Amino acid sequence: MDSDTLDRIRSNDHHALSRVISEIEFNGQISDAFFHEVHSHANEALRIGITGPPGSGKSTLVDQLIQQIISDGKSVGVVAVDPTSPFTGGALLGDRVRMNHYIWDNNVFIRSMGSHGDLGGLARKAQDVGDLLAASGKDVVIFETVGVGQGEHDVAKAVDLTMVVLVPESGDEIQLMKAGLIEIADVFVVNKSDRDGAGRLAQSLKSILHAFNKKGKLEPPVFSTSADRNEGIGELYNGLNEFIQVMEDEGLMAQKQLDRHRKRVFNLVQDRLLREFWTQAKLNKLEESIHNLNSTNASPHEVAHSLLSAND
Ligand SMILES: Nc1nc2c(ncn2[C@@H]2O[C@H](COP(=O)(O)OP(=O)(O)O)[C@@H](O)[C@H]2O)c(=O)[nH]1
Ligand SMILES: [Mg+2]
Repeated sequence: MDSDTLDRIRSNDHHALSRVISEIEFNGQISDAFFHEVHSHANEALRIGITGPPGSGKSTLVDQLIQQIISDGKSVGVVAVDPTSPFTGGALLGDRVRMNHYIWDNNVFIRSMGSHGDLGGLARKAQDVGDLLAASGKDVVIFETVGVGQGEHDVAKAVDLTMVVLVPESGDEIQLMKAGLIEIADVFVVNKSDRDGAGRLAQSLKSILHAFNKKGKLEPPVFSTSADRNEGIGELYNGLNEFIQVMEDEGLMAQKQLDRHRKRVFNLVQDRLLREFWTQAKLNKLEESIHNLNSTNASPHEVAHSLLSAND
C-alpha cells in the first residue's frame, strides 16, 4: 500500500476502500506503517456490531438505520461479516442489491467480508476495516454478523457497542444465555414485533437483564421494532444515541475503547510471534515427530520443548 492509496482513502474514495478491504480480508501483505497511518487519520467513528440469528431481520434493520443516519446528516460504512462463507471478495447477493441502491452516495459504503475459515483473525480484520472506514471519514461503522457461533464474539471485540437482534421464534431465554449473547450485548432489539410472542419476549428479556446485570455495565435496554414496516426505528435510533451518551458520560465508552486497544496490541504481538515462530523448518520437525509416534515415546511436552529451543 502506498501513500496514494492512503490519500484516496482519506478523500473517501470508495474504490480504494474496497480494494484495501479485500487485501485485509484475504490476508494480503499490508505493512504496519500503512495501518499506523490509517489509524492516525481515523476519526472517532462509532463502531456498532449487529448480530442475531439468520433471518431475524438484521439486514432490514441496518437498511432502516442507514436512513436514520443519513437523515441525521452523518455518513456510514456497513460491513456484512459472514463467518460461514468462504466467499470471494465483494458482496453477498442481498448486499449487492443494497449496495447498488447507494452506489452514487458518498455517505454510504456497503460491502461483505467472509472469514475464510480464519475465525481467530476476524476480530483483527474487523478492527482494521473499522479504522479504514473511520479514516475515510465515516461517522458510523456497522458490522452485521450472522449469529452462528464464534463470529459475533470476535466482532464484539472490535466494536463500541453490540446490538443483538432477536425475534419471537429465536427460542427461549435459556438458549440465549447458553449462546453467551447476554454477555456480549449492550443493547437488545426484539424485531418482528408484529408477530405473536414479541411482547412476551421483550418483557422476559427485560426481567432477565435486570436480574443478571453486572456491575460496571449498564443494563442493556430492549427495543421493539418491525423493521420491514419501519416501525420503532426512530425510537431505536434515538434510544441508541441516548444510551451512547450515558456510556460516554459515565466513562464506560472510554473504558471499553481502552480495553479494546490493550487487547488489540496483545493480539497483534501474539499473531506476529506465532507467524515468526512457525518456520517451515519447525513445521517439518513437528511433522517428523508425528510420523515417529510409534517408534518414539516423545510426549507433546517434549516435542514442544525441543521446538522452542530450536534456532530455526
Ligand atoms: N414480519 C416481519 N418480517 C420482517 C421484519 N423485518 C424483516 N423481516 C423479513 O424477514 C426476512 C429476513 O430479513 P433479513 O433482514 O434478510 O434478515 P437477516 O438474515 O437477519 O439479515 C426478510 O424476508 C424480511 O423482509 C419484521 O419486522 N416483521
Ligand atoms: Mg443479513
